[in-house]
Amino acid sequence: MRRALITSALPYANGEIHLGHVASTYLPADITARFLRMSGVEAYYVCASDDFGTPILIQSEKEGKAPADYVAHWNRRDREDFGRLGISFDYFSGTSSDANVRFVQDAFRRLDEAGHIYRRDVVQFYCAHDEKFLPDRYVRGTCPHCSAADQYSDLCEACGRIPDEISDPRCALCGRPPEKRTTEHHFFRLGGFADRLSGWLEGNGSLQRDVVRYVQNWIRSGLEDWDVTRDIPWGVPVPGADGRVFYGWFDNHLAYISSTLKFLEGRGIDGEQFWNSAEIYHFIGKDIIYHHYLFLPAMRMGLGRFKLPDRMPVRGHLTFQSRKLSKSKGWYIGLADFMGSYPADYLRYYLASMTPYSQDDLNFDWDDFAARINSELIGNLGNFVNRALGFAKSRFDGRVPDPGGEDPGPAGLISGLARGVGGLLEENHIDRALRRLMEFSAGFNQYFQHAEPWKGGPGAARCVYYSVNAARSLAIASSPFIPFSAQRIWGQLGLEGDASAAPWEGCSEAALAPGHAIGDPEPLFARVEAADIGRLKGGMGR
Ligand code: B3M
Ligand code: ZN
Repeated sequence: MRRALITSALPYANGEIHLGHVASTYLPADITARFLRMSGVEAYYVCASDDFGTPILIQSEKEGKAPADYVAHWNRRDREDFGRLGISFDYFSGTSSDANVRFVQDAFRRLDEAGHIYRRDVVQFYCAHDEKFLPDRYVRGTCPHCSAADQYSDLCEACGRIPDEISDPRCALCGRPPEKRTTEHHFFRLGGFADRLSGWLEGNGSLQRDVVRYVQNWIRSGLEDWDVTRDIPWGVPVPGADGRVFYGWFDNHLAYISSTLKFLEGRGIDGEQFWNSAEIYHFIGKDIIYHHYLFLPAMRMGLGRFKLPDRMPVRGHLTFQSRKLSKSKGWYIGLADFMGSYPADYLRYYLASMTPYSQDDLNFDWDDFAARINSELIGNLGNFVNRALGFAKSRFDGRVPDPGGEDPGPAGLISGLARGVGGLLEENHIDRALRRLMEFSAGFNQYFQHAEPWKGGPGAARCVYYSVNAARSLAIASSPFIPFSAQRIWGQLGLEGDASAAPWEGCSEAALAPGHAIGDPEPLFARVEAADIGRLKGGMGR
């Protein structure tokens, strides 16, 4: 039996999920997971909140909350938001869970014993007033590249560059200039994995070639060993190093594994065996390639235990109205806010329709959103389903009529659907798969138009027979993309249970036999109105 384990990049437990996250990772991974489950693959979709790191610690301190409470809040919020969007995680944990903490510490011991870790003194900023080491975000100063004042020492938000050494450094807590002190850190010998990483990148033909090419360039230009510890009180404690914790990027990707093991243990499945016999998918955005294509595989190689990824689809950023998202400028849309205005499936449809299998950036445009929902989702798919079912209801007493013979045209459309859409989904072409599905619907709209069943001629029964069956095919094949609407079509067809529980191949069968009683047809969607779009556009930015 085919098995698959799917993850998407872990959201920091530090603010709400926004549409950018959804487009690059959660939606493509969810569509894939849903499709694989329907295809009979034993597929699980696992995720967790990313709970550690200095930005989270600083923010929790600002809000006067214990970091554990702070991340628990966002973990809960994320689950709610994802649930409303129909993101079908089998398990959603957190990197601060006991299971992950134990797993990370164990992984560290094994890496250490195998000689992949060493200790070295590093010079760090230290605030004598706060009696703290000040890693990363704890130091602010002037960016040496663009001279912008009051920037983080590890990232200038004005120019986007990472300062080598910030000018005029200040403690982010008290504003005093810090001093420099020596402290011992642990390093992971990333450099020692260069050849193996390079071989793996070449050997895995399922990775995006352009991504592989520039990761190979990084390797060629030399990999630095990696400082994996921090002197802060929030993180996975480093065994045997008093008061020191792991850097968040050391532990977060290990949560892919620890969460999977924890979830499978609850189901009585041997997790390690499952992992090693499954196809491993990690969905990520393009800003975290370095971590996923170098740290992650190198650590797994060092552990020698958990299979390397088979696929790591990398996708681009989302812009809004062609401008870069910015939380501070109010130029972004929170997931919860969006779903206050429109159904989850509108968002899923729109984003899926433009999500390629590449790192190209996507642009969310309100007018384009309205046009696509109105003309494609409603004008094409919704309209077809409604016509087919409406006819069966009004002219054939709510039953599937007897076709009285085969028609190779519509029969061929139906029999080609599973492979047509499925083949593209297997290859991660989300946008093309959805387009293929919409072509099927458009094909049936045309067929219906030509057959003119309203004239009540001899072909009317055959047309309605095939059309109602095509509506069933649409319910099944659209289920990974727009699960809520698919389920409503399913109900209107008078079918029991869940559309998503139907086998994928079933979308290529005309399984509704003559005499089957359909349910009550109702319009599936409400139009997106120009006035509402105008208001939403006006509400962006501050
Ligand atoms: N928490 C989010 C990001 O950098 C980060 C991903 C971790 S995946 C192991 O986009
Ligand atoms: Zn200070």
